[in-house]
Amino acid sequence: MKLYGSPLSGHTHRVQLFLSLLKLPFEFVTIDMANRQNRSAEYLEMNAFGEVPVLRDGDVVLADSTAILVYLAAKYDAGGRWMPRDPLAAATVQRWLSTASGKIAYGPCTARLVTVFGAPLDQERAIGIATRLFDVLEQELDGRDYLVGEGATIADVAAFSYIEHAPEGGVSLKPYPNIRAWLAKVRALPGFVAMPSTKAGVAPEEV
Ligand SMILES: N[C@@H](CCC(=O)N[C@@H](CS)C(=O)NCC(=O)O)C(=O)O
Repeated sequence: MKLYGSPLSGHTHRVQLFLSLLKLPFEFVTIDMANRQNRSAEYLEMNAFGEVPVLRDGDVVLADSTAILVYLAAKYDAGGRWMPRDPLAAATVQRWLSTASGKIAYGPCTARLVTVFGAPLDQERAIGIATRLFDVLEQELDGRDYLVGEGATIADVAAFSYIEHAPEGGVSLKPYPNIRAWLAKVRALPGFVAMPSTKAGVAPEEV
């Protein structure tokens, strides 16, 4: 398998993390975003949206991080641990995948795009979205180890990267003990791999 992505992209990291948790061997192919390699004709053939990540698995070429998590769980997680089939649990996993592609992307991910990559986006608005999201998540994690059911699922994998790195976008995790405890549980999963930290945007008390 080949994972095309960027080491500082949380969308890429969630796939890298899941491949590692599943103990699946893969080659990481770095796409040079700064030089717009993701807009090259060759790359656009794999993903017409010009975004990372893309997974190549034999003849399968698949874009979109949460779609890739679903694919990997359906194909390689024989026990169904990471993507439960129970109707309510499956729907709740989907709720968090949608949140990963919505509020997480427009909140903590966008705030970090401004501080880490200098993107000309509205950081204040992104911090507002992140704060409302984290207020809800903090309550939902009260008394729970993971987002859905008793064990880790692809919901946790999809949500983890940008929430862990939210301080880089100027969103403190200090007010959220349940979220911090949940992040620690994901970090303790066998096979966990970290996304590299940058100090951009991180308040001194958060370092
Ligand atoms: N929905 C996509 C979003 C991926 C995404 O936004 N990737 C960013 C990097 S983190 C990207 O490639 N941006 C480049 C661009 O839009 O030109 C996914 O989940 O994979």
